[in-house]
Amino acid sequence: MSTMAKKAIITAALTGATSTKADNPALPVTPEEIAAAAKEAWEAGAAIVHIHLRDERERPTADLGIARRTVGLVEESCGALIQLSTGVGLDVPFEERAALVEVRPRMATLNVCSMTFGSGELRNPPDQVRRLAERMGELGIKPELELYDSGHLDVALRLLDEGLLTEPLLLSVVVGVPGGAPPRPANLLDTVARLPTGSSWQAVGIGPSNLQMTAISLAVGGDARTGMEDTLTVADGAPAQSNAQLVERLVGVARSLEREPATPAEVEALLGLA
Ligand code: KMH
Ligand code: ZN
Repeated sequence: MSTMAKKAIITAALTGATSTKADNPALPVTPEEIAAAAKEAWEAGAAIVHIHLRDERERPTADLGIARRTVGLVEESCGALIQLSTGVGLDVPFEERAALVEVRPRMATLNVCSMTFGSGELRNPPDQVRRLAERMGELGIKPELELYDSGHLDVALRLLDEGLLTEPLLLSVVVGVPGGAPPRPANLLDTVARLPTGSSWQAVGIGPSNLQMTAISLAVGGDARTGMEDTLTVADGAPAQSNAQLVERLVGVARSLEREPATPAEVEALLGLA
């Protein structure tokens, strides 16, 4: 397959919105811990770090002061490209989440649909999603579209038709969120088969399927994300010791498939980042 030699874009999702140190004490939550975890993940081969912010009580936050401090420390600590989550956390209002793009990260997530998300709700009202997509375009921030089920792609494609997104699209095909598509290869591959030609996409496997779903993605020419946002355990069910451990494991899979991890500079070129 000609795609096999393509470099693999590895993303480390360091913290996420739902877990706490009570679930795994290695979870980075302070700006300093997040910056240290970013550096280790970058050294292990991640070109992108996907970042959620926490307040002093570990709660997800869209506080702009915490965002600026965290982004600044990550920039100082390593060369990874920063992707700020505008998903933030289920209890944070959309307007606060959207304001995070004013910190001007290189990339930010764009959640295009509302849905049941585990025991809570992820709320993304269509008009607010449109305004956020437009603002990202004005600021030159590359949106990464988060698709949790097959119909979410059609909503993303409508935004493209409306001129609110530009190609090539950058997408996460997420499987394993309770309320979204279950982690079955068919669910991943069905959405991937419908992506516009030239799109950049990665699999995000939530929970115990993390390794298998990301390995499938790398095997068929996609990119892959791992990290403590997506799984708190390694394959044998033991607690992950760090984000870097999960990145090392994924880089090992990529190299076995003859896909060398892309550097941040290569990702800038591949994605045409401003
Ligand atoms: N939490 C993941 C399932 C975001 O941060 O905006 C998806 C995600 C989205 O990472
Ligand atoms: Zn996230």
